[in-house]
Amino acid sequence: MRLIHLSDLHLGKKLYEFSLLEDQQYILKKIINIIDEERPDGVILAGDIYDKSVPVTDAVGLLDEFLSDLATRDLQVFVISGNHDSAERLSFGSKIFSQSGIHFSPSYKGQVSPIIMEDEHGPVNIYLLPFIKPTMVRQIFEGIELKSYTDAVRSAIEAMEIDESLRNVLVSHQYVTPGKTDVNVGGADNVDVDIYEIFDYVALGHLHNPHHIKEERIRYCGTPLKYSFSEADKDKSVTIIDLGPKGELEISTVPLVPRREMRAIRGSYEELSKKSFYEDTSLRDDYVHITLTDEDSVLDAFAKLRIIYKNLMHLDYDNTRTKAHREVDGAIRVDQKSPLELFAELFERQNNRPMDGEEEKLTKQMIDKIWEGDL
Ligand SMILES: [Mn+2]
Repeated sequence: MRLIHLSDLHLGKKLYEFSLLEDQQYILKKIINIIDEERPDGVILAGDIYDKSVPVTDAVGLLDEFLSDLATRDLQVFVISGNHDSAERLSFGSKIFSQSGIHFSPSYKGQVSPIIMEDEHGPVNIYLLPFIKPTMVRQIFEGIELKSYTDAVRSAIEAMEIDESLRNVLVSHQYVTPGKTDVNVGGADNVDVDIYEIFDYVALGHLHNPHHIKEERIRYCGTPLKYSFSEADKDKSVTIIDLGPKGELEISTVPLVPRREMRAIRGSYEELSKKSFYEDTSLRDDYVHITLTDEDSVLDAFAKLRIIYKNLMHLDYDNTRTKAHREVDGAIRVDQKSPLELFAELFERQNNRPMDGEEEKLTKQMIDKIWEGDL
């Protein structure tokens, strides 16, 4: 059985006030082409279908188009809601859709009945678990203490009463981290990967970089497009899973090439406005983030550079002044701090003391492990 795993479409997303709708429409067409070539039995959309819980109408139209395209093909579609989606809105009309082979997770009420697919090796149970938080499931699992996201998802999985002799696939949208963490991180939303081990494949959504957690079969497929300049150097892909008999699976990827690349460039105003810098590249068309290294601000730099770089999204400076400004006090912007710095601040506020060497080392290891993808 062949499945295609997608997630985090974030339809309707804007970046620096640029609508990415045309880019999204373009990449969904590419995905349809890949589907026609690879002929999967099922297509998984692992949450964050929309960027907003109340999506703009163009985004709704785009999903409609995509699902209609899929519905005309001989395959099943599995959709769950992510933290950006409204579970109720997304699952509107789900009973009618399921007759066309498009299955939405209903908003979570404590029960997940699998959708059963069949191939020459027998049945495959597909479990659709929408994004859940401890507060959402506390009323459901009365008498069980749910302190963390791990507890919440564990309870949800236990309630599924999985038949381990069969092949089971879970679709889930959570922030999954490797191994047990014994640091008490207040308010952390991470889910321990170990609770997913019962499944033959776990199609994850939420993190934007394609990667697996601990086991190959517990996997984030990543976004179909780059949604941040921090991803400028990362490649996007579609993940394909071939399930063999119980215990056997193969995973491969097909690269996705966007309509426009996203590039972060830096240099002086003079360098970046030289024809020789941009003329042999697609930079004039790409989505560009420029960091100017000039010591003095250039008058109207944004407007002027936008004449060259038509899709200039953002411009900032990196010079003696901005560096000094950053070092002075807490004036530094949150998104310019490293995760470790941010965590150290939180730790100090909660515990009234800074982290000691051992704690800092452990935190750094955890961050290194988990910070491959953007949240
Ligand atoms: Mn998410």
